[in-house]
Amino acid sequence: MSEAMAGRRDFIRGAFAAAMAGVAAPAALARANPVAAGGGDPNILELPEHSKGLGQPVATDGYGRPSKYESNVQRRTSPGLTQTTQASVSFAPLQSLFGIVTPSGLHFERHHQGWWDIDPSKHRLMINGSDDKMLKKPLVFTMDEIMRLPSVSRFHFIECGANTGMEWGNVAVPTCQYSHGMLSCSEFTGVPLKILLDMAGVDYKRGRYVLAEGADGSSMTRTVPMELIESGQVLVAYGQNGEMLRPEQGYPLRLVVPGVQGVSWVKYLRRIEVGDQPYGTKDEAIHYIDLQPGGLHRQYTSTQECKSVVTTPSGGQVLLDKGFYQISGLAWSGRGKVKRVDVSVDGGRNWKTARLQEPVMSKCLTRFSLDWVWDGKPALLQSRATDETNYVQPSYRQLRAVRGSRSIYHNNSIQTWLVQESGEVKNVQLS
Ligand SMILES: Nc1nc2c(c(=O)[nH]1)N[C@H]1C(S)=C(S)[C@@H](COP(=O)(O)O)O[C@H]1N2
Ligand SMILES: [Mo]
Repeated sequence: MSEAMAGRRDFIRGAFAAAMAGVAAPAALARANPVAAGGGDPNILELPEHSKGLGQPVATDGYGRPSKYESNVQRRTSPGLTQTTQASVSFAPLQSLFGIVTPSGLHFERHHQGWWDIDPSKHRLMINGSDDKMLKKPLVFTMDEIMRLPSVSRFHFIECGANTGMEWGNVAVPTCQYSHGMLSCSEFTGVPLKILLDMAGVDYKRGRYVLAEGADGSSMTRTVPMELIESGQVLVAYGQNGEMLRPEQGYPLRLVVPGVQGVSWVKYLRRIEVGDQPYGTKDEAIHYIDLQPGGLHRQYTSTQECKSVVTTPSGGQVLLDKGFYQISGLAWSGRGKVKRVDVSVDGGRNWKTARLQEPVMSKCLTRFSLDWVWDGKPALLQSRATDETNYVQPSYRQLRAVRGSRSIYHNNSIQTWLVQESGEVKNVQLS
């Protein structure tokens, strides 16, 4: 063996040892050791095949895919949750994601009647009034016409109003994918709806609401108040994370209603009607409303209140050893920016303020983190977010006092993960 080679091997062995001697690697994720040498003499590290041979050619299928070692990172459905696979939901794997953007292929899905891949050359968006004085000129846009108009790109979260709904009944689903995964965040590109309404000559004194309608079989319809549209925030979007929307997300056109529950983000958007009062359609009269303790319903609660969740360590993960971990999670508010996140490792007795990772954007996910040394004893991890309006995320006790215990929607309570002595992390509910 030449001197140079021996030196190189020592270097690799040294680097390997240094890497392993550092703080417990992201052991919470219980990943396979990616650098392990093959069998034989443990003191001799063979150069792996990928350091010696020729790699794969470029662009095998023209559209890149994740590593095969990441094949367990998937959207997942909850067996038994819905009776059909069309009127159903798949959850985003929040525990496996970094930063704030949800990769488009992992965006949660909620369809009331299945998804479609609609031909954009045939798709139309109509703008009309509820009577013939509501706007000057009804319009029908092709996709080409919409995509010529001035566009904006903005990062926003979308959360289904039913996210965390199962936890009302203390079901305690195993992972944060199932407890909080009806949540995703993308950079959306589109035209402010206000521009289209201006082109149609809307009478904004009378036209105080719009009805948005989808082109799928569910005829999804939702009322959106005009103030939101006048603020320029509501987009008629065709872009998601730099490319066209995915079919599951409403290709070729969807409404983006920042801060408002997912159901209002009408997919396959085909029509906007301007009217002078809320429409009270089936999707808003009986769905996505809140049961109150006395049996009454609270309607039109569409803004997603401030909420957060620790995604690592979280339910289903395993801490392999005592020592250093970074507690990390997501916080968001439908009312604006997240101002602060506090984290507790003792079930809410003591709190420490977490770091917020830049950028912190309005009506967008914010990544937070806190350094933690696990002493090997049981720990109760919680996060509590505060938004720029000073609204503080409630405990289950506080939320149930106003909403009872049989609600379905809009559960923004503080989540608790129990780290057991074995290192296994479990979903528990503290009142
Ligand atoms: N046309 C149409 N739009 C729709 C729906 C639908 O079934 N059809 N589902 C709504 C609901 S309830 C939610 S939570 C979001 C989900 O969006 P996503 O599938 O892109 O995550 O879309 C909303 N828009
Ligand atoms: Mo939803």
